[in-house]
Amino acid sequence: TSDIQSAVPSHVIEKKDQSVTHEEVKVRNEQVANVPTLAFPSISTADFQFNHEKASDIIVETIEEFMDKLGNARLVLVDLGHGSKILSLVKTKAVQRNIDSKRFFTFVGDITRLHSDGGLHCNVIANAANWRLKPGGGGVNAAIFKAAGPALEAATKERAKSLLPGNAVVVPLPSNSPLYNGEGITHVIHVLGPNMNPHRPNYLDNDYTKGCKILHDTYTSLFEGFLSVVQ
Ligand code: AR6
Repeated sequence: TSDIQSAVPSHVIEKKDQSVTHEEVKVRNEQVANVPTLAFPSISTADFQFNHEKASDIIVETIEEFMDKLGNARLVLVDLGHGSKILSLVKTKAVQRNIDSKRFFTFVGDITRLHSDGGLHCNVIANAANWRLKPGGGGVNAAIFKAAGPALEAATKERAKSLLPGNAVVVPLPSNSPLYNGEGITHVIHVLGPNMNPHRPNYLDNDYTKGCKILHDTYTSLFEGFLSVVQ
């Protein structure tokens, strides 16, 4: 709602002589709500234990590479708390590199409740998935599968059975999913990032040459998947 309020100031509605009809106001509101927006968590930096400094460099670099292709679409990096280290690192680096803050910004909130709790409209969200594309396991994966209900699990199975590190799979969310109805999310993009946690599959044993390349591939696949949905 904050987007809508700032886009249509109240004086626009009140000025009768400027002949802005209520219908036009409605259309403008819908235009703001329809700005294609991808909300994504920081991939691999929690359960998968990827270095935050390196991850923040890769996030900002990859966003920079996509800026020219975005059109009016927006990218939003999300994390749960105001103390998020990765959010503050990325924020600082995005400013240093003069990244357009209308097209990329950070946001604090639960990725499954961005519209209802935070007033942020997002039509696509990314999931830091596991290689089996299964619900549970904690983190953002557990939260997204729980909020989306069984419809997401079924729709995911139709698209892919598993995922290799660095890859993404775009899943259209069925309209009976609570995430579709309640939050306005039409697609979930599952991505699998590089893993630096010895207790998880595809452990990279601190090989950051490989890890950085895979993380870059992961964000590239994610942003390409998003563009394929909105273009
Ligand atoms: N909303 C927004 N951000 C969140 C939420 C949420 N509800 N929950 C967590 N985050 P992680 P990974 C942030 O561990 O490191 C899973 O179990 C979190 O603070 O979810 O890629 C999968 O099944 C962090 O910044 O993903 C995989 O096995 C970011 O999301 C494995 O963990 C990613 O944290 C993937 O590990």
